[in-house]
Amino acid sequence: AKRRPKEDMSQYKFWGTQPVPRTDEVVTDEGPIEPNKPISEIRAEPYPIHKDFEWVTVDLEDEAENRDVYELLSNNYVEDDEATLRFDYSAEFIKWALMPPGWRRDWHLGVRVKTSRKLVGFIGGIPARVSVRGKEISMVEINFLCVHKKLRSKRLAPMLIKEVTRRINLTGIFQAAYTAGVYLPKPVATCRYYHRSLNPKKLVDTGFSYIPRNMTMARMIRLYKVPEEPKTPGMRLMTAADVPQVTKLLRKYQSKFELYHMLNEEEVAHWLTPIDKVVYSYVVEDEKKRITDVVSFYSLPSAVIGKSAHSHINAAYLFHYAPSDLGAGDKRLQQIIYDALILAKAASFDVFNCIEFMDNAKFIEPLKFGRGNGDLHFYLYNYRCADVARENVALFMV
Ligand code: NHW
Repeated sequence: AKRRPKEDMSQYKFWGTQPVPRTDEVVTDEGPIEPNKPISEIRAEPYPIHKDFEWVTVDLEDEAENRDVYELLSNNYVEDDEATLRFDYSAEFIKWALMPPGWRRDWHLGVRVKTSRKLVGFIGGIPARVSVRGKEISMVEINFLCVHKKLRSKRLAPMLIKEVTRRINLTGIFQAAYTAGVYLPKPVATCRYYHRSLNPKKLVDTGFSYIPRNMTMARMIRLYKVPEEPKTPGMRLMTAADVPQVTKLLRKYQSKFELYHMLNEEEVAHWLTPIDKVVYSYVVEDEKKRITDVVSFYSLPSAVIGKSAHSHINAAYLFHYAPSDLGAGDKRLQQIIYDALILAKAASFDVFNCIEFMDNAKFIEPLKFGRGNGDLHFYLYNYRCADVARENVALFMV
């Protein structure tokens, strides 16, 4: 059978029923697609589910339940197209990602098999105030949607999405943001992944990279070599005491973008205070003890699925940053990202990833990032909004 174009709306049996823009829609006006409903009009009971399964609220503070989510994801979450790698978020990372200030337990929704109690489905939501073209909107960010491989294509994903939407609507929230590698109706922005080799030998050994025709391994190693220590004077690990200054810096820098998560001090403390093997954040402090720049990255290893001498690729992903506005322009940004590469290499990461959004185009080439083959699409639920150019997107979803 001939594959239908991805933009053909008729093929989206579930998404065609949801308040999202149609694939063929030219968006001109902005705002909610459906009006908010009074709580009394929102379904009070959970949606029915097949008799062999049951809905559960996952308690991530319980070590065994945290482990159940970790196991589900590490065996069944996102793989690359060739099925050579699979994301392997750590249990601690999952807690960090799903328990920011204001988190709610009933937005950590699972499906268990009634008899065995095995966790076979999950979806997570967290609260976030998101700025969309200057309008501040209370939303949730949805992440970690996963259905066990043995239960695929049984329409469990739409059930998880509907049930979590119901739980969120009951708290008076009607908008959401999410990202996915798959194309759905209809992205507000699409950005390409970029990868910067730090350990080319391991990346080639695991099949993540190839030696280009006019290259040798020795030349690749030389090409990607970075110094052992950061170059910017005053660059150091961020501490809790830096939170107020870092919040100000991030707010100021982020405000020029059209799509971003508005962080308050409590959230900056949560998302940026360093946690070993989860999140790494650094600041530049000048002689007057002022924080002038901040840069961070998080740790998301990928498990190597096929046979290999290596079990994992340790990947760092660029996270929140703000270069100083001391007049050095693009050079300053390049410098702090270069330091991030150096610090990631020193922490034993094999590759440093980022997507082509924010001001990233200004350092991608000079710092030798290579274009990946995956896209990341950004979506808003129940909010119509004209396309946002990738350089105006600054929304991080881990
Ligand atoms: S993206 C990562 C998603 N997870 C994975 O890729 C893990 C590996 N795959 C799986 O576990 C980050 C399954 O393949 C999943 C689909 C569960 C993906 N988003 O059950 P069926 C996120 O977590 C649609 C949304 O038979 P399945 C963001 C698909 O188009 N929809 O498929 C999550 C089809 O609908 P259609 C997706 O393979 C955002 C239907 O699911 C999707 O067994 C969620 C098929 O269902 C995806 N990534 O399970 C939305 N992938 O209309 C939140 C497939 O085409 C919305 N589908 O017939 C907001 C909610 C809150 C609102 C509050 C106001």
